[in-house]
Amino acid sequence: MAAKTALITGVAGQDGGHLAKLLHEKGYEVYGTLRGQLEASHPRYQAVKTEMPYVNIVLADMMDIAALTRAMQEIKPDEVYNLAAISHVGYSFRDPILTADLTGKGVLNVLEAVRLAGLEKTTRFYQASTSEMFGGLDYNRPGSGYDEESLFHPRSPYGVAKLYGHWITKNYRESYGMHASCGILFNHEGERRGPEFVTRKISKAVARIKLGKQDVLELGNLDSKRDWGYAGDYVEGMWRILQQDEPGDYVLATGETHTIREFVELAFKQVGIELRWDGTGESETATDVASGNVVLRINPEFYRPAEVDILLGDPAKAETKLGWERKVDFPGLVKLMVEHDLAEEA
Ligand code: F7E
Repeated sequence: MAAKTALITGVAGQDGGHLAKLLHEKGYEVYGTLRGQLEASHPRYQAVKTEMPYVNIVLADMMDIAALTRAMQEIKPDEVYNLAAISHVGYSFRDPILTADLTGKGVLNVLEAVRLAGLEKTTRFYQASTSEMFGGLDYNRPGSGYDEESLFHPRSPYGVAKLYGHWITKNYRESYGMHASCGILFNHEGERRGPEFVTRKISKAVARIKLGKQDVLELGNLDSKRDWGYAGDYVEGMWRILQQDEPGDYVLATGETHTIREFVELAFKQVGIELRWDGTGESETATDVASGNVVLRINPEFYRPAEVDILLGDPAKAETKLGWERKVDFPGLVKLMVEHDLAEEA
């Protein structure tokens, strides 16, 4: 049987990299999109070429439906994984319109490209939906964890745009009989995470502080709680979702939630630094007990206009129907990230 072909939008992102590797290992012919204006000499293009030589790069902007349609016509992918988006929640408050265009309408552009290429009955489509659609408000069943039936109440332009992407995917499933599915993924992190996200910001800073290359880590809200898993485990779930006979929606999560503060404490502990917390609110600090140096302080610049206080997912459906399970637990994730950054920064 001929190898399956997959097209990943946003292949240069964290999940794109993990997924491209997984599909390559499974024998797929892998294509990945990069933004239209990224010439072959651009560092981002070069980085993908070097790190993932097995990826066939396609230059197609999420806003350019002609380029997306052309890509579908030429590649005729068996599977499309739509991962491209503005994915930083904090940034989405600064550029809500671009976020709506890319993270929201971009999904429609890819779905339409599949349809315009006449592939809606043959190509399977995965949409990267997110726990940010739930919004973490109290009335929303936080006790048992959010599942596929929970109410949505997004709290950021990012979450609102993702909700559009979620529903338009379901709409194409219902309207055109497309095998179009959504993975509602809770936070998934790792060594490929961008440094603008809190886990990587912490693991990098902890490594740099340990190595004497940085004095202080500045963070925003330490009390929000997240259901953090390892991105490498989650791309396996994406793939399993598209291997089902029927399309559907699945929560991928760990079923555990931890504060930012816990992540910070565990990351410093990993390099042998014990912390003492002093003060409250914007005046809170963390001091290295052994050296007496302040290693963390609050910078309100990193607060968000509206915060998602708690995210906790219930992955029962994915575990039962997909046979999916996460392999890396919370301490394992922190360890993996700090060890990676210690080696990278050394
Ligand atoms: O923030 C708090 C911040 O930016 C986590 C994306 O992949 O997961 C991610 O969204 C928490 C928030 O991720 C800083 O206020 C404190 O409560 O790492 P984050 P996120 O917003 O949860 C979801 C599932 C997605 O879909 C998104 O695409 O950490 N926090 N201090 C901070 N956050 C950042 N970034 N920087 C800080 O200094």
